Amino acid sequence: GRLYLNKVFHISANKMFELLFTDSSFIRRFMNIRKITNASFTAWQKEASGNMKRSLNYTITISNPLIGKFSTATENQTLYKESRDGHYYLVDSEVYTHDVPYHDYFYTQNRYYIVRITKRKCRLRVYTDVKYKKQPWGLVKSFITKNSWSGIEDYFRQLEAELLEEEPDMNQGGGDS
Ligand code: YK8
Repeated sequence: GRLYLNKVFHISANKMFELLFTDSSFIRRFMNIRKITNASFTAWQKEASGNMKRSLNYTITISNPLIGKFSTATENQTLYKESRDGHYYLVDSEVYTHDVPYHDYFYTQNRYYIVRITKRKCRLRVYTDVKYKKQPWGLVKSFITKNSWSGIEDYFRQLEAELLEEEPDMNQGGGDS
């Protein structure tokens, strides 16, 4: 896997979870910026295992002319039962892009860790892996991997920038706790 984001934010752990993993105005706005449309979310639901699950459906806009302009996508998220509200959250998210070339060969797995540091600070880490459902030949595999990394890198770079915008203004007082 690759580490795409590893940063401390002046945002509490539970606020970070809310921003990223509920139907928040932040994520709605971020999807708008990324030209992700037709989004629908299910509510978090507890499974027999004790983990929580939810799924998202949306249409992504792709800038690569070789691939096409749009693809529908499904994202299945698992909030692990080891998570501790306000302290530690672990979410795995599998993203399936249904309308890109070779879509039946791969999906993307994003692992999000949110860890409380202080009352008003948390660390967010995101690991990403491209997973293969069946083995394509080498050339196709490197094509998929290369196109995936660049798209994912761009997405998380912008997510980091938008999350920084959500931090309170440190020059307005309020200290640095
Ligand atoms: C989620 C990974 C690959 C995919 C794309 C596929 C190209 C296929 C190459 C062919 C378009 C929001 C990406 C980037 C689409 C966007 C996905 C997002 C950013 C020619 C072989 C969508 C996180 C996420 C994960 C995986 C990303 C796709 O929250 O290159």
